[in-house]
Amino acid sequence: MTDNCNKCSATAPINVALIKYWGKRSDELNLPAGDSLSLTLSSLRSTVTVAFHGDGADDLYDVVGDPAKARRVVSRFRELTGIRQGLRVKSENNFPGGAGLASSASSMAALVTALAGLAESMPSEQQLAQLARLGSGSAVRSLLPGYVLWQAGQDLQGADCRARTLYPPDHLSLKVIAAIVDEGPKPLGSTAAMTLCRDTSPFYDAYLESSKRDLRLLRQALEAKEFAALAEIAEANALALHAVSITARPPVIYLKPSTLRVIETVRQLRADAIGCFFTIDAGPNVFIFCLDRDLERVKGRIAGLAGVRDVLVDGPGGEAAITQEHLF
Ligand code: 2P0
Repeated sequence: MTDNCNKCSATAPINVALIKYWGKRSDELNLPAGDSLSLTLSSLRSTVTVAFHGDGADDLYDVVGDPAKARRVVSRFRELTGIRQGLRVKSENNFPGGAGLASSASSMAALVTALAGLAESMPSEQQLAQLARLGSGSAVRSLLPGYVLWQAGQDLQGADCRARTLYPPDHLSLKVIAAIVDEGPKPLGSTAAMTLCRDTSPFYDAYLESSKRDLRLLRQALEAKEFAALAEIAEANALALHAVSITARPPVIYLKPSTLRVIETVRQLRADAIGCFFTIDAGPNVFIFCLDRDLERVKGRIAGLAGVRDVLVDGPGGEAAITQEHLF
């Protein structure tokens, strides 16, 4: 934080969950129903710039997607800091707008990091995480580097809902490929879909229960660097999220025929001793984790599949950071 800073830019990468956050124990405080574990990436990023523009002026939002999440964060930031000046908030992503990759986690992590740069005194890490969580739950994971565990906790106010890095980015030598099969909007956003699943899917409780076991086994596999076990558990957990979504009423079906082609190909490659596995968020696109040594083979096979529009390659990476501060 710098004295007299009136404009601040910050950047944060996207993160990809291996054990998914899918359901809330509090909608109001945005507290997750279960623990999740993710990998923060390196190059696929959001950048947010915040700037003061006059006492009492209305806030102006020029952001990717719906500004509601950013408004919620800014409103809480004002309560915490007492800042009254109007703010301009601008966000952008360095991946194609229509790539179909969710950017609310990276943009909310970048937003709170930039806002911290404007505050008179730096909010604590825990305050920043709480602020980010209000905008997007999974944003707390994009504030931290490497393999991040986000614990749901039990406190009604979320005092024990915390994230921490378990392993640094270089814990495993791997890359992450985003296979883009559909660039259009999702049938239903994550926030609404989580509520619908909790309220209507007969398999929601089973998902939360099996996720606890998945997390325990995945942490063991990660600790032991057992790639094959990691692959089995991460794929099963992602498919369980989709099983719950498909069985909501009305159903939420994110998977497309081309998603299934990518899944099938990844499983074939693994059967041929190529180190790779898939995971899928609330959308049709597929993230493929693969060993460094197998990157070109996996990328080549996936890029050649019918319906795959683009393949973006990234790797494990670091946390949100301020990139520029402008002074009076
Ligand atoms: C995850 N997702 O763990 C899961 C997997 C989507 C599928 O975290 O309601 O945008 O704003 O807290 O953070 C996306 O959820 O939802 C998400 P809100 P968010 O990555």
